[in-house]
Amino acid sequence: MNNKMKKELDKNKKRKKCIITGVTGQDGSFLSELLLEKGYEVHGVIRRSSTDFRERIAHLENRDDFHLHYGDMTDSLSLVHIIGMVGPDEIYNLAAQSHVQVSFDEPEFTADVDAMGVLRILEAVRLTGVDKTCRIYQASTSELYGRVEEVPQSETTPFHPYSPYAVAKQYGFWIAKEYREAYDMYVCNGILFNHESERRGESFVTRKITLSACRIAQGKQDKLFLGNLSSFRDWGYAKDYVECMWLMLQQETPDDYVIATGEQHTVREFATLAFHFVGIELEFKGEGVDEKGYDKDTGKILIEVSEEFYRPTDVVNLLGDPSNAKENLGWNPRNTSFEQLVKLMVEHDMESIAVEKEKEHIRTNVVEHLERTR
Ligand code: NAP
Ligand code: F7E
Repeated sequence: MNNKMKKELDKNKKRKKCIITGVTGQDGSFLSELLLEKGYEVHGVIRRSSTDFRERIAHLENRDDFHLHYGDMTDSLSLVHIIGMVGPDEIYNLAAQSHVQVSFDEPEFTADVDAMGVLRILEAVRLTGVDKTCRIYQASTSELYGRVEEVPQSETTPFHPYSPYAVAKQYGFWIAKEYREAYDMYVCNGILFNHESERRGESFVTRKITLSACRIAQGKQDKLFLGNLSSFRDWGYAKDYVECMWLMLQQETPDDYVIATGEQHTVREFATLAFHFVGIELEFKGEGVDEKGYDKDTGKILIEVSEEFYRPTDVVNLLGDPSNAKENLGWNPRNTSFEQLVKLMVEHDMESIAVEKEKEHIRTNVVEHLERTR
């Protein structure tokens, strides 16, 4: 064996292995990039889908340190098989039915994935005998504070979950803590407040707003319909937040951490800033369902409230206290400001909508040409 081969072999022996469930999601894709940069061998769990194109991780799929395995949070055997085969040093459990509004429509599925799924991961780790060596990150959430009992919320604030999603996630939180205490396993709950990005799912309010603002600015949409405009969120940038997931698993002892910016804004403020970045100044008039967002220059109504987007119970006052993460993980909660976050999402969407527009223009020309030459 020559020196080069020996070095390669040593590198592979030392390379840490991790499993990421929810690898195709917003956080899964950013975390994969981060861990690959750090030299990890990354194993992602994917569900079978009728389309094979996984947009957020498509750029990673040809790497030899990035592997994908079919599995599902509702299928214990697949999880046992993957964990047994990989023998991971770290597991990041990000998979979830993560949409709060959808959890009212699919409460049983949400509980199966977001609550029982966590138990399945923990048991699979025990069954495969890696419970003393494998560190586990559980994607917990600020939604546990729900109908908030204090502002701001920290690790000591009592939980008051306020949706089927939050109730399921609360089970996930407690079962993770229970396995840490009962079996001395290294398990951490990251209580993450809302974090957004240019990869955020299109039905979450921030991305829905940035995409619509860009479409309206480019003449592709007339109006945007939203639900509760007065809801407060503590919004951060997803790329900053996945770093905390990794940091939590590098500490001497496992613990639970609040990850937030410590700053809150309403949905109305987010919309005003997003429209500002596309060159439209908004002004809001009216109250409740009658509130409307007007273009200050033209007087045109660009935003209306629709009760369709109201929730049976809504969480309206989230503000996190990230002091503990700041002190003990050495994490900077203000890495990306609120303004920078909205701007980067708008800049991304302006470009993607323009490309959509360009493609449509080419398609129209081709169709017209075919019709003329028929
Ligand atoms: P996301 O974009 O909605 O991604 C969810 C991921 O879970 C996707 O990869 C999805 O796969 C996968 N998944 C769903 N059901 C599954 C199942 N039955 N089996 C296997 N995989 C399944 O969510 P995210 O924003 O990245 O959030 C990551 C995690 O953090 C979630 O657990 C979420 O609840 C939690 N969280 C998010 C925030 C936030 O603000 N983003 C804040 C606090 C906590 P498909 O692509 O196949 O659908
Ligand atoms: O809603 C209000 C809505 O769906 C934010 C998930 O990642 O973060 C996320 O959950 C607020 C709510 O996120 C619309 O009523 C108004 O008050 O963007 P969202 P979420 O519910 O906070 C937590 C931390 C998670 O853990 C979840 O996984 O915005 N809102 N109008 C609207 N919301 C949506 N979706 N659409 C509207 O038209």
